[in-house]
Amino acid sequence: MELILRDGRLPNGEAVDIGLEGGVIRAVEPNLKAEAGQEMSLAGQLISPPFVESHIHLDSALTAGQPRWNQSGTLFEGIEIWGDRKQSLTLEDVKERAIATLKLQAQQGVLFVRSHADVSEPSLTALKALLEVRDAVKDWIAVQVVAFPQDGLYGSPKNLELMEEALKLGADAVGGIPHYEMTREDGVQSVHQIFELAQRYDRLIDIHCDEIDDDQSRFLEVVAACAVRSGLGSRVTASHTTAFASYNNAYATKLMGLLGRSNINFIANPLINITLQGRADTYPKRRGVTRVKELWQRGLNVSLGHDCIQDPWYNLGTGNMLDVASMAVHVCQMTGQDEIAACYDMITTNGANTLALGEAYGLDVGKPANLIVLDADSPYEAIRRRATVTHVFSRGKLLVETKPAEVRWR
Ligand code: 17E
Ligand code: FE2
Repeated sequence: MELILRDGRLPNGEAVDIGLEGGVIRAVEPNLKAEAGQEMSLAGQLISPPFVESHIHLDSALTAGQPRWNQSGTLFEGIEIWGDRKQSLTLEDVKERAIATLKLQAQQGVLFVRSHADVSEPSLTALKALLEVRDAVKDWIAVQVVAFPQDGLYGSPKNLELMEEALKLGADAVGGIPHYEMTREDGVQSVHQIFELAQRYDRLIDIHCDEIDDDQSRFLEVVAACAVRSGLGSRVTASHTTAFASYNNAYATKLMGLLGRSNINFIANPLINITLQGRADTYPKRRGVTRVKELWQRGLNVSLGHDCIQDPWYNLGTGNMLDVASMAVHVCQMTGQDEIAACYDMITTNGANTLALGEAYGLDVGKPANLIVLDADSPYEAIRRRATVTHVFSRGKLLVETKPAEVRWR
């Protein structure tokens, strides 16, 4: 072996040694009887597959305040501000911010990212830049790009053409925003169109779906029905689905049955949606985060995303997936022991399911040696303390090291 990491603890609590060679995991077992060029003792610390950022907008990251701050804190003001900012996009501008953001993520243990790229801007600058970035970083971090029509697939007559052009250029997934189309009919039609395109170009689907507090916004059922009929199932993801938090329980129960049949993935973005939603409410004020706990209890695949890092929709954000998991624990009231563990899965293995990573992900013998070490002994401690990711191994190589903060009482 080139390297043996001794005395680590897997997220499920198992104590193991992990042996790496040639960029591949060669052994995962307790008390590994083998020699290595280099050994590292983890002293019982958590060794985990990398974090998966299943939902972020790299094209708008690091633009908060440009050209102005989002004062209302609503989705709609965010779209307006981005509409202004995107007039001055250049390839260099997008690439620089995207790579800076990816570095921020990787140094905190993220090695798999799904980013949306706005394709309702006529030069497709955001998309072209993110496709270049996907290629430029592929040796250390894996990026998927979703062609996302921020202004609506039917928001202007050219938008559908732009979407198709984006798929021809190589976007990994078809996106959408049915709740933002001009009419309910357009929203339904857009979902059918997205499925048609995904099948024609053989791509994944990830739709911004029902990101609104309107209890009448019901495009999730359309997405689920299309997933059932097309057989695309787990190749489909519904992002945000915040209106699900406002549906009456009679309808939610019926919908859950359909979702169970559909086998689609869900992404909640609790950091941003707890700030974005409920803005039209007085008190009691809704939380506006989808029914994460109930979807999880039903056995559906739920992952968690940051959505934004300092952009027109969310001025905050750190790139730390433990912040996201911690917010989910709080907002979704997932404080049971198994529930906290589930929130850790939502930023690791469930994210990998959403991204359809398959065999490329996980701490099993024969898989690419992507793994992280944390300054914590369990997922619970990692989330509770937002523990430092001390080592990030990408393709068997140590990519980044971070020392935990040192405190000295005087
Ligand atoms: N665009 C959108 O429609 N919704 C969001 N949450 C973001 C961008 C960040
Ligand atoms: Fe989003």
